[in-house]
Amino acid sequence: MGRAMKRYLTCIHILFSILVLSSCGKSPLLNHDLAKPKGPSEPGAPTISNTECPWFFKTENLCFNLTWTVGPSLQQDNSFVLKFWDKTTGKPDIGPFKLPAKRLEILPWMSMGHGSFHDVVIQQLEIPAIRASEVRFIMPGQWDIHFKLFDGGALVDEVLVPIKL
Ligand SMILES: [Cu+2]
Repeated sequence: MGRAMKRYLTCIHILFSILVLSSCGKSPLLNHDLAKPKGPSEPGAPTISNTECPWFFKTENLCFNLTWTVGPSLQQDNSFVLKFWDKTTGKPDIGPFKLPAKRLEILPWMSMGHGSFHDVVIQQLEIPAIRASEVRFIMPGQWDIHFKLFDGGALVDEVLVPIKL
């Protein structure tokens, strides 16, 4: 499919979503389960996550967990904190915590092929940890938060954290 066609379809898709969202005040799409979004570890979720190493960058032998500090929900700026530890020598909650050696990018992406048209803000905390803020989900449905590690310009590792809104 050509780029123009893709862009056209994305526009149609978003227009349709806006219509669905605005046409009925009590839309089931909006009201259902928004207060308690489904986490990745729920039964039936496509990705396996465990408490010892919820998410894993294999190129750095690095586990990480994700704790929402705002949200997640639609139509607001959500944020979360990431803590990383070595899979062999570290433990969740105890650490020692460290940061990925490579450059991290965070991209919320919808299953049907578009993002949020807004960059996630990444901030390094002293713990050490990373705070991601201005995380936006512009419509209900299945999203993946892509965590990408770059070595120079090359993508070398990627973890997808699914989230349904
Ligand atoms: Cu969409």
